[in-house]
Amino acid sequence: MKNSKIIASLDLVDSKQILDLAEKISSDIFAIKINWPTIMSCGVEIIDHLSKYAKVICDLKIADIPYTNEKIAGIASSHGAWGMISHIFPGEDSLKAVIKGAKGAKVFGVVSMSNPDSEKMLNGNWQTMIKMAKVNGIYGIVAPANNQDLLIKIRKDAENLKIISPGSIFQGGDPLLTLENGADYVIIGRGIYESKDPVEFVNNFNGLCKRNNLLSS
Ligand code: 3DU
Repeated sequence: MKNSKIIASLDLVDSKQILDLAEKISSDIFAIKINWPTIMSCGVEIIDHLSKYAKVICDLKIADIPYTNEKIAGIASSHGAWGMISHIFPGEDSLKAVIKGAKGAKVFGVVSMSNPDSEKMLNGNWQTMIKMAKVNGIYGIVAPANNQDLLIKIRKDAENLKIISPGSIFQGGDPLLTLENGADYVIIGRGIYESKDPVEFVNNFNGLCKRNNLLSS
């Protein structure tokens, strides 16, 4: 897609189930995100298969030495990933290696997380990490939908960086408020694939975004 603010996090572990769901919702979402449980269960080829339906963002949270990071990013890119998520905290050499390995695929850097204890560890360093994201020209960053105060501060500082936000619904965040507070896209996982009707869910949310002038009609 398209004209939607939804990145569907399809954290399923059965290839058929995930491809069936991708086929049903792909025309009504912006992108699909997959995470380690899916890649480890379905194999890396799931990126190629899902790419036929939508842009695929691999949530790899890459956080290793530069040599390894470049390899990980390169494999995701060679299988058709449109984007990938990397940690920034390991340092600039590691981030640069992800960018190199991504070969043009979009890189999103984690500057904060949605789990409560990340407040004690990672989240205090968001300003330094945003600075590094900007200096290295990555496409976007990840900021939490269940911590609106932090999201608002991050939006002010992030300038042109795209913000993608996990942490809605099952983790307590309000996806509409998250967009109103400046996220470019909301990442929604269980809220979609555990709903009774995922197609209805994404259509309803797209409609809500339109009514709130968050999407052009
Ligand atoms: O809670 P949900 O089911 O909507 O899934 C959220 C997804 O986003 C899931 O893949 C999770 O690993 C990822 N994620 C976060 O939830 C929070 C973060 O800070 C980063 C990634």
